[in-house]
Amino acid sequence: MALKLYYSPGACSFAVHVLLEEIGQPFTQECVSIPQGMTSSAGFLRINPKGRVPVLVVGAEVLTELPAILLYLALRHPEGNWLPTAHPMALARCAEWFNWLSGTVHTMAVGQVWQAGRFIGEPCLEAQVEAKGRINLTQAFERIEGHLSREPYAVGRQYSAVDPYLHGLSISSLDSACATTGGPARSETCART
Ligand SMILES: N[C@@H](CCC(=O)N[C@@H](CS)C(=O)NCC(=O)O)C(=O)O
Repeated sequence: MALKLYYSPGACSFAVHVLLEEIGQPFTQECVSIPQGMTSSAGFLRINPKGRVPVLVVGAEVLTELPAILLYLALRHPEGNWLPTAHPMALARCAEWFNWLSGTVHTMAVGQVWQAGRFIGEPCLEAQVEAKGRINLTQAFERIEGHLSREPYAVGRQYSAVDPYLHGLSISSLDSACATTGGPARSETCART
């Protein structure tokens, strides 16, 4: 089935690129540049009314939300062992990472830094939200760095669909948002993915 990825350079959609390249299945792609405001264009909102990348079109299905896309690709290609489906605890750990990365790190901390206006109605208070976001993001990256200094991958000793998400967060422009980025353990993981 034909696959098409909507992405923005330097955004979290890079994680889908990584997994698609590892899978090795051909796909088409279309750039929806966030800096150029293309995620808010009428054309893109018809595809994803939430106005976010990544979007993966699979035949007639339009799939949004990064964890859902990584999950779909990993399940569709079991030959790559990108999800530990035979091990309930390890699989639950993947869900644990997906929830935390998507909800706490990406939506909350990253959102506070880059889109403070989404969190507060008073423009004069946005700088405070952004400052708190930088603290939240720094703490999150420290947590990730600490984990990866003890373990080779996000979940146990096996590369999984969670690792491209970590890679995407690490290489993206989000890194410039906080002080403790690109630590040795995360850099090592990026080099492996
Ligand atoms: N919950 C969504 C969030 C995706 C998201 O926030 N994507 C950002 C890029 S990293 C985006 O498209 N931002 C566009 C905008 O804020 O206008 C997911 O997990 O896919």
